[in-house]
Amino acid sequence: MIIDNSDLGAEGYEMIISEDQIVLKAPYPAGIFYAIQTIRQLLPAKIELSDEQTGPWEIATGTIRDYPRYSYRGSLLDVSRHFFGVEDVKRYLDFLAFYKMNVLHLHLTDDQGWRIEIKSWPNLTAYGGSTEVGGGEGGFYTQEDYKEIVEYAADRFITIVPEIDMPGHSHAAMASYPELNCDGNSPELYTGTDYGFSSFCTGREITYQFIDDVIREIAALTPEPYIHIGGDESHVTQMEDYLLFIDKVQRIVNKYDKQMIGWDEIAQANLSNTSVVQLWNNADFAMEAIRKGSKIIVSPATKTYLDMKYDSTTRLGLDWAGYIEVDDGYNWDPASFIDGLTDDDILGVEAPLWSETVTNMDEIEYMAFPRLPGYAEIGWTSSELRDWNEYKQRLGKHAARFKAMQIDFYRSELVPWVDGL
Ligand code: TNX
Repeated sequence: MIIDNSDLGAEGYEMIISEDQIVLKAPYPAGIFYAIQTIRQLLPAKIELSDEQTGPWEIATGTIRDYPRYSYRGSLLDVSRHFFGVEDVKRYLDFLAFYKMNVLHLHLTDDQGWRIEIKSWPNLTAYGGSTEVGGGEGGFYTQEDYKEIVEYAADRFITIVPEIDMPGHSHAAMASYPELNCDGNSPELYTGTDYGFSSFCTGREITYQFIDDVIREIAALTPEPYIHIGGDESHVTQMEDYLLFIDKVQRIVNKYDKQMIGWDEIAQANLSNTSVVQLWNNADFAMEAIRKGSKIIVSPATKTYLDMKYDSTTRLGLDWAGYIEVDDGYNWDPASFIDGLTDDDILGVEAPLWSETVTNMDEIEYMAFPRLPGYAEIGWTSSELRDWNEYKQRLGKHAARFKAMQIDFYRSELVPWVDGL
């Protein structure tokens, strides 16, 4: 049943389990959806198998009142460095939903590929989407594909946050349209893994016409409030040009009734207080953003990057932010990550999966699992209720679920895995 006078917030629920029935109550539909995810986790792991299973199954009686700490609980999938098709994205969305996460941030453009159809600039995908890291064939989402992803996500109470990275990380667009380059010449496509070498021509009027068209089309595909404009690692953009550029792009995003999100470097610019800053690398920028009235998404590379190796033996991934074992990923708190930060400043938590080294769904799963449920719990549960020694016991029991769901995962030696269905 749906109830309205309650302190459960937009996503909370109450579940009363008695001898012969379960009653679910929530002020809003999302709460009912999360209650059902909880029931899935209370039932035996074999319910996740793809063929029909027979009961009866028992659940302990009792009452659960449950609601999230943060309203933004996300993961990022980098579909630019390597492209992942609609079916892979849907599978990833299923994982997020199972753990009550509610944002999928899609990193749609970067130096190596432009992955979202823009009807007014068709060469972005026709040419700019035609390869990826290592020289594979790449790919892109048509607007119809993208709508399908947005709908599939919405059915699971997940918001898609689209990212168009600029002014840096923009080589694929510049290779597709000569007029986006200061010298009027397009470079070749790029399939390596360097960064920090590209920048839109911030002084040209056409650059802003282009961005206006892109943001207009993306906004029309985006029912939710946020558009992410990147803004990271623009190492070849002069600082004064960068600041003006972010200011202009913010106006364009706001003009289409959207709120801007950007990586922490954008805190140096003139931010509107509706803009959100994503902390990934620089705590000073995060604090500057808070002084300017912005909220923060907490995604420190050293704690939340799903593309970091677990340890020196991990065959995939990078290690520039260090190794992130399963306990390292869990054992920290967003609000005490930086001195002076409080929960009021924090919109939520996001765990990014960059794909320089990740090429297919099995590899996505191996890097995301078993760390992803830990980030879900950091986003949902207050820090006083979290303890690694207790968490690892609960996580261990998810081995059976991972197997039933055919999720390829890293069997960390720190976790007491229990496999039986
Ligand atoms: C840094 S996070 C980046 C990404 C890379 C990632 C690899 C951020 C804003 N920039 O472009 O893919 O590191 O770990």
